[in-house]
Formats: sequence, structure tokens, C-alpha cells
Amino acid sequence: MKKVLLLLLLSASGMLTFAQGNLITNTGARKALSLNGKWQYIVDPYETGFYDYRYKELDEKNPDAYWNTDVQANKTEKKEHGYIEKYSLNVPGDWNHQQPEFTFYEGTIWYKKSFDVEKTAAGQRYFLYFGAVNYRADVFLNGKKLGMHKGGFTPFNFEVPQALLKDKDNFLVVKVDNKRHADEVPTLNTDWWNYGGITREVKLITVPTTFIQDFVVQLKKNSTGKTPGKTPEAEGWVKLNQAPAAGETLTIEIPELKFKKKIAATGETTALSFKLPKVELWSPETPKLYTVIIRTKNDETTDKIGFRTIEAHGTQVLLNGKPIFMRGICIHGEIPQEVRRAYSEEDAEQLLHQSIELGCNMVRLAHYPHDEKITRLADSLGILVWSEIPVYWTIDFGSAEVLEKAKAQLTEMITRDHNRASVIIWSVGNETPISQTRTDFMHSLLTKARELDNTRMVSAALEVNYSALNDKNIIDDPLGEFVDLVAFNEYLGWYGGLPDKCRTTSWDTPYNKPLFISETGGDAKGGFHADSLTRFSEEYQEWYYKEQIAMFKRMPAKFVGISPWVLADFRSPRRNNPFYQEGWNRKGFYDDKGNKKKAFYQLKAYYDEMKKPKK
Ligand code: GCB
Repeated sequence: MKKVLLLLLLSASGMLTFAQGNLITNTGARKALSLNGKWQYIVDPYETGFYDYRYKELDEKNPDAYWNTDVQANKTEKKEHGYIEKYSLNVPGDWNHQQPEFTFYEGTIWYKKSFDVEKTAAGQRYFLYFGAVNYRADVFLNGKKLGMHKGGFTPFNFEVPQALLKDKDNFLVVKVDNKRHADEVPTLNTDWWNYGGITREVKLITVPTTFIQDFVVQLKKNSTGKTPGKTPEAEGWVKLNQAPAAGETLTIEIPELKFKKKIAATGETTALSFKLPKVELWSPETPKLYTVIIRTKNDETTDKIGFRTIEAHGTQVLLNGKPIFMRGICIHGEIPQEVRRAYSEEDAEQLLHQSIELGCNMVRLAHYPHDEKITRLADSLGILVWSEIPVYWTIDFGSAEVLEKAKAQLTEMITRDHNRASVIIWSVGNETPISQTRTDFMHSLLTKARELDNTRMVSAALEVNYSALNDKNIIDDPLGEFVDLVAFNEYLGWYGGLPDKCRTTSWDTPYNKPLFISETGGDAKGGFHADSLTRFSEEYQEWYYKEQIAMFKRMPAKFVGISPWVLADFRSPRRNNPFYQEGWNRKGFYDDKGNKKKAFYQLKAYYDEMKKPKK
């Protein structure tokens, strides 16, 4: 009761950021004005543009507020802020890599963009859509606050009232603040770089008054049609932004399958269910995507969707009813060659093609939702995806408010990607320390994920205690009871002993569920060669994987795959060995220049072997 009361109070005071019920999906299919490109900025470490000298929030109309015009009304007016060309940043893109003085910056930067709109006839609505802003975004248009969003890796949109929009010179300002806080998600401590800024695309979307906000079209569980006499069956729903006029109908069309169905809308959300007798199933070998069109009287949206089923069945993972072994790799959303966040189609191509070269059929997009371009590309390349929210290490598990923040990010992640065939696992976190409070928190997230999507697996990367390692290790984290896949991070030979420890070590879990190694790895500086006992040498890392792979081959039958840590070296403020790390986590198979390390060939050989059908 107390918790509920607290939440009500918090939400009434506007402090809480719940997932937005109005998130628009499949935005690539929408008419939109791109607001990418150069934005002017003001660096504001003291947040002078937001608070007065008593540290009280400035009134909306206060001319000193940085969301208000920077143009002097007359020459006597005092103006202490201004946006000019000389100070501009590219959007999308983190600020850290764009100016040397921003490399280590954590705080507020104001972004400003002017734009013109060709307003269409009445009956249109406008939404400002952000792919992601790290971490807090306060958005203002023409001096009016549109809203605030927290969470650095998920999309959000705010409606722009028609009356606020001008034909010329709209003054759009976003206050971006990437300061870390103990009560945020992630919290103060992470093993990755806290890149700040408007890191993903921005656009102004135009939609009709009543429009298709979101929809799901997926194969029903256990309905691949592999069972004799069973026809593949799809189900899902279409969500309009508001209840439609009486008599509204929805049409679902999949032209290639000659499928077309018209149904009466039953309100804001209408359930779908239909048979697809001739559907070719999506899989890594045949990543078949179909054009799916959804229409109402005044609106239409088109997406490319693959149809497959995925489930944990006993101790196996079944894709379209058949057991699979996941040859995975963990990936950060970063392009090390340019020391920046990944955001473009080319970035997604680089990361996924490097993974394919390694022999992977799966990627774990760690430790936060990556750009939508990568899950879409995974759909067309046939790569399985583990997608995760940044509930990382020790966040404030006792806080009801933090739980709401994590749920908001989980909801936004699932909402954005629930039509991606590639995504097979929603992960609610990584290496969270065991306690009842933590387990309740994580359990609540797992329940939420299942409520939002019951067609995929749910999991979390668990950890092992290196100080209590035995020859026989049992993954019995109580969270194991609530996940579909028992996944754990294991660094035997890096954080615990030397790699030859793998020879006498075994792993199992008491849960009758598939077992997955969600991380394993060791640092090597690309180009540094020594004997295999020398830490940070390519030879040490190569030895590490030799021993690990021999151990994988002795894993119990419930072992369904691995996603080693990590595809490429990445920036981390925690890695300060001045000779080998210099601010980089060096556990990549590719170094920061894109060169393959020796360990690459170890893993590739193992994956090539695992690709061959078992005799
Ligand atoms: C882990 C974390 C990952 C780190 C990695 C490491 O277990 O999940 O984020 O970067 O270990 O290199 O220590």
C-alpha cells in the first residue's frame, strides 16, 4: 500500500518517467521531416540555462532560460546565451568524439535546431521522435516544454500541438544531461563509456488524427505447422492511438502469400489471429521476410516481418520446433575505430559482418538496447539477437522508483522491436548480486517482459563467485527459477586463476532449463606478442580460449550456446593499465583498429565445428 501511495505521489509531482503509452513504432514507414544534421549547442556544466542563481527551476517564459530565444529584442537587452554555427554538433552522434574537450564531459549540453514545416491540411498530427538521447532529455519547442524523458538507449516521442508549430523558423531546444546518478538505470558504475548526446535519429513525424500507433504480427507459440495436420497460425494486435469512429475496419495484407483479411476494429486495440498455410519460416539459414501491410480508412503502415517460433522446451532451445546451438558474441554499440557510439546503417553492417566472419549465428547486444538499425539488419541477415536493458551490476534494487524506471526502458525496448524475428531473448539485466530484494526486483521485470511479449524467451546474465570456485560449480541463483534460459558470465582463467583451471572445472544448474554462457573472455592488446603466460598478450588470450573451448566440449547436454565477451575492444573508464589498456577494455576479438587477434581464429574454428550437423 505504502509503495502504491509513494508511486502515486511521485507521478503526480511529475518526477516519474513511466514508459510512454504513446510510443510510435515502425517509424521508418512514416512520413517524416528528418532533423538530423548540424545542431548548435551551448555547454552548460552549471545548468545556468535551467536553474536560477538560487538553484530554482526557471519559469517557462524567463528570457534567461536557454529554451527561449537567443535573439536580442533590442540592443539594450541583456542576453547571456546564444546559439551560433561555430558551436555545432552532429546529430545523431555522441558529443564525446566530436570535440576533444568533450571526451570526458558528463553534464548538460543544450542542443538547438531551427526548422521549417510545410503544414499539411487539418486532420494531421505531429510528433517529435527521438531514437535515443543519453540520458535525460528535456524538449522545448518555440519556448514551450513538450516533455522530459529518461533512459539513454530507447526511443520516445512527444506530440507537437498544431498551434505551436510555425511554417518557418521553429526553435527546437533539447537539454541533454548525461550525469550518472545512484538512482538511475544504469547507475553510477558501468564498464563502458558514458557517451552523451542525441545519439540516434530525430524526426518530426506526420500522422492522421487516428493512426496506427503500434502493432504485433507474430507466429503463435508452437504453431510452426511442423506438427502434421497443423497450419502455422499468426496472432497479434493493432493499436490505434485513440478509439476509432464506429464502423472502422482494419485490413491486414501479406501480398506475397496472397493473404488479405478485413476485420472490424474493436476499439483502440484490436486482436488479430489468422492462418498462414504457405508461410516460409524465418531462420538463420533462410531469413525470409514478408511485406506486411496494415490499413485503416485513413492510415497505412508497411513493415518487413519474419515468421518463426522460439521457445525453451525442457533443456533445449527450439527455433521453429528444432533444437539450436547459439554461436554468439557480445557486442557493444560502439565503433572503436572512431571512438564513438554506433548509430548508422554502415555501423550496423560493420558489427554484424564482423560477427558473421567469426562464425556467429547470434549476437548479444550488451548491455542496453542498441539502435533499431541493427535489429532490423539482423532480421535480414538471419542473426539471432539477445536484447537487454541496462540493469547492470548494483543498481538501487530497493527503490520502487528505480523499478519503474527499469520497467519503462523494458517496455520501450520491447515495444520498438516486438516484430523483429531476430530478437529471441529479452534480458532484464546483467550480473546483479544475489539478495531477496534483487530477486524480487528482477522477477518483477521478468513478469513484465512476459506480459508484454509471450512469444520470446526471457533471461538475465547471472554471475559466478570467483572466490568460491570449485571443481564442480552449480549455477543456482534463485533467479534461475524465473528465467527461460539460465545464462551466466564466466571468466575462469581471467578473473579466477589461470586458463588451465578449465581442465578440472565443470558447470551445471539444478534448474531443468537450457544453460547458456552469456560471457567469457580475457584482455589482449592487439599486436602485443609474448609467451602464453604473459597477461595482455595475444598468446594469453589465445590460450584462454583454447582451454575454455575444451571445457565447453565437456558441458552437460543442456548447454545451448555461448556469447563470449566481446566482439571488439571498447572504451571503459575502468581500464587503466598504462601499457595495455589506456582506457580500453581489451577483451575484443578485434582490436580498436579492427585487426583480428589470435583468439579470433580459436573461436572461429570452434564455431565452424559447431556448424556441422552432428553425426
Ligand atoms: C563482465 C561484464 C562486462 C564487462 C566484463 C569485463 O562480466 O558483464 O560488462 O565489461 O565483465 O571485461 O570484465
